[in-house]
Amino acid sequence: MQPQNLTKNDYKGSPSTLCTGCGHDLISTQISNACFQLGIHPFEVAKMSGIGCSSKLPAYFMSQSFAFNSMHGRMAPVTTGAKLANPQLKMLGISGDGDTASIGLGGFVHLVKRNLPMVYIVADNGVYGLTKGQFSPTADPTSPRKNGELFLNDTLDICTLSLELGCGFVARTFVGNPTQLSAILQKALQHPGTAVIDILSPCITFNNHEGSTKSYTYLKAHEVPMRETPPFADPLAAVAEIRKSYKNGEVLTGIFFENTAAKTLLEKLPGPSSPLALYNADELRPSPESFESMMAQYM
Ligand SMILES: Cc1ncc(C[n+]2csc(CCOP(=O)(O)OP(=O)(O)O)c2C)c(N)n1
Ligand code: SF4
Ligand SMILES: [Mg+2]
Repeated sequence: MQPQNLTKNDYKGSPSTLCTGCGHDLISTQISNACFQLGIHPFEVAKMSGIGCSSKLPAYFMSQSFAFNSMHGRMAPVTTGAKLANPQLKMLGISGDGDTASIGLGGFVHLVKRNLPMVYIVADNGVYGLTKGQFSPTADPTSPRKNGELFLNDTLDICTLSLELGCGFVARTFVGNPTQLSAILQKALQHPGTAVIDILSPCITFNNHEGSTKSYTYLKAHEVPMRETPPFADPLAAVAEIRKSYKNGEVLTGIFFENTAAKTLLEKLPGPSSPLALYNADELRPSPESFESMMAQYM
């Protein structure tokens, strides 16, 4: 159901400035399509990001939505604050594998544990694209850089980490599988709590060469979409299956786990349901009596 008088044009953004063929551009196209299909009004959405090529995506879709391009690795705490200040906004976070799994990992872990209502997208290319292709933690030890250098650590898997943290919606998809990407985005946009989607999105400039496990060619050849979604009733069974399939050289995709029953942060920490910006100063400021009574609790 589309919002009245809105057309697909209302879901467009500025022209992309990313490298031609960058996987990230396929993500912004699918997000605007999914929001249009679900009848989500651009004014309802806050597009949140950190820093990186991936974090530039909010500029390229839904120009009429709210947006905040924060600091590197700080999308999680900024989004938490924004959602508490305006619980009516639909939070759509777009981050990178470096932004989330390196500098932003602590914030990501706490956001997932709190079950903040939001869609959390990691546009995952295994490298820091914006700063010229250094390894990110989601790189594979078997996948050399263009100069032949190998990653010295084991990979950090955003999906198994999210499952172990108790996330209520965990999925992986690939920009080369637009049908699955679109279906997963639409499901995630309707999930009540944190929905984490690891989107494999090749960096055409720094990580698309032969031997890379994040290239279009490799991912097309090794992606194994699950037929049933979500197939696992137990998140740890999903973790085991993802690890087994990784060891076999497969890239398992689909919705690994879904649980809509877990309490969200807004249910655990009830606050005003209207945006703070709509309250006047008197309503926001505690009365002298309530302030004194609050202070008395700390005596
Ligand atoms: C505090 C801070 N540290 C480092 C940087 C430099 N920096 C900018 S983007 C980036 C990594 C981006 O990688 P990723 O999040 O994977 O996004 P991609 O460009 O690959 O989409 C880094 C290290 C920064 N901007 N700020
Ligand atoms: S450097 Fe890589 S991630 Fe950045 S815009 Fe170019 S292809 Fe995309
Ligand atoms: Mg990256």
